[in-house]
Amino acid sequence: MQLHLIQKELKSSLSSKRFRHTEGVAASSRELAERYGADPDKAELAGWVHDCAKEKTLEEMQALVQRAGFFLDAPVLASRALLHGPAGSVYARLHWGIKDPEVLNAVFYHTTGKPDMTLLEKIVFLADYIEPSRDFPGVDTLRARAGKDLTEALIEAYDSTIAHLAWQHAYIYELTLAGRNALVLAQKQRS
Ligand code: DGI
Ligand code: FE
Ligand code: FE
Repeated sequence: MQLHLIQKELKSSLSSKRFRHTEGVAASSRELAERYGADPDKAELAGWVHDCAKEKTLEEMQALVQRAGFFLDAPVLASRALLHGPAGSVYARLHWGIKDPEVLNAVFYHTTGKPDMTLLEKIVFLADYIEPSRDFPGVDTLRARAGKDLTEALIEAYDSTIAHLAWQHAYIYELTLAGRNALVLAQKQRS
């Protein structure tokens, strides 16, 4: 499937706000890939499709991951916020024929993160936070950091989500905490 057809479908199916965010993630992913030496085309493609399932119902997301035979943790299966990455990776493969596992995994893990992410996974995870239409307290410092130190920026991104969820007394997925802690340990070993 050609990129312009994917873009056309996303433009007609997503809300205008979500489409603007998607364009931003595609551009920021490409930029980060150029900066850190990942494949810019793969990064941009993953950015374009990363939220393709975001506006689907929980039932639609569950049907997608079931079709793929994924075994997912119960809290992930029960949450649109946590399930749209895995569901999006299935949609991208079945509907658009995207087969590249690197791209599909970057979509799969873009919300939760995890320990030992590939460079491409890290880039899409971070681009999701820093794309131009994102506006939350601290986003400008995070953007500046993203251009300087990938690991530090990733830790800051994890911590902003984790702190936000903790303040709401919300459930925090173990893989997110583990992904954050692994980077903190790696960072300590570096200094
Ligand atoms: O899809 P986006 O809005 O662009 O961004 P995203 O894929 O990072 O989803 C963010 C939402 O997921 C945000 O509202 C926080 C929520 N979320 C809920 N539980 C968790 C979580 N995010 C992480 N990383 N870990 C969780 O346990
Ligand atoms: Fe998302
Ligand atoms: Fe997103």
